[in-house]
Amino acid sequence: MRIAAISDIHGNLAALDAVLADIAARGVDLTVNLGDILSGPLQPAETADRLIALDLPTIRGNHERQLLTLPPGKMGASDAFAAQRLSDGHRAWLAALPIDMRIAPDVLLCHGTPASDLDYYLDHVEETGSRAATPGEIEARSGGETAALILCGHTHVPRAHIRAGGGLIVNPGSVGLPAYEDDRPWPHVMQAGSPHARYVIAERGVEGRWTAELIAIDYDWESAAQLSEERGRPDWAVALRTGRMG
Ligand SMILES: [Mn+2]
Repeated sequence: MRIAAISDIHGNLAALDAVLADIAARGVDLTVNLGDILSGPLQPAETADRLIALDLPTIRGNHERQLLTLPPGKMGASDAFAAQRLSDGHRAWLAALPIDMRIAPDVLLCHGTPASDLDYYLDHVEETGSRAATPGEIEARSGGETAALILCGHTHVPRAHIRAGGGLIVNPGSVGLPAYEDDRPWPHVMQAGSPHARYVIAERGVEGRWTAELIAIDYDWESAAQLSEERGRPDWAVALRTGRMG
């Protein structure tokens, strides 16, 4: 079984289309979407239209929850931009998305961790910034979940981790936004380090062990950066052009 996992598209339709074309060329049995789908200054409505038509197994991220539940005055700029452009049909699609999903008995999809759409799974934030999480931190966040393959997103940094029992946890990184900064629980930067669109292909090999190919592909990030500048988001433009926050 070959599964492509895409996550954190954030309304970047050009990056999404490049990733979907790459997946089609490589061939998989199933493509799944791990959430944070539309928020940002690019093309939220067009991205929703594309994905609704594809009908992929999809879970919601924290940004879908925020889009649907926060009053406009409490939203960040990325959620507010998307919220203004979504139709009732788009909102109904988001509202029906589950928090997590088991696509096979031993394959779990979650946005952050099995218990949270906001906590980081394979990364850790402390007062001095972000770093890779330790195996102990990862186990504490797993909450007893024993799926052989756990696909998570949210941090925009691609990582794969093998648990002591042999299970694989993979974060594909972000399709549409390779870097951002946040202040929860401490100010920190998350950055993939290059502007490529990212996703993962996980494959169950001999003896049932899952492997992961973390993939980074070219797309027209300059046009996406210019669009974000036109819409008053120079922070996005830097992230899209470089995969860094400056
Ligand atoms: Mn995200």
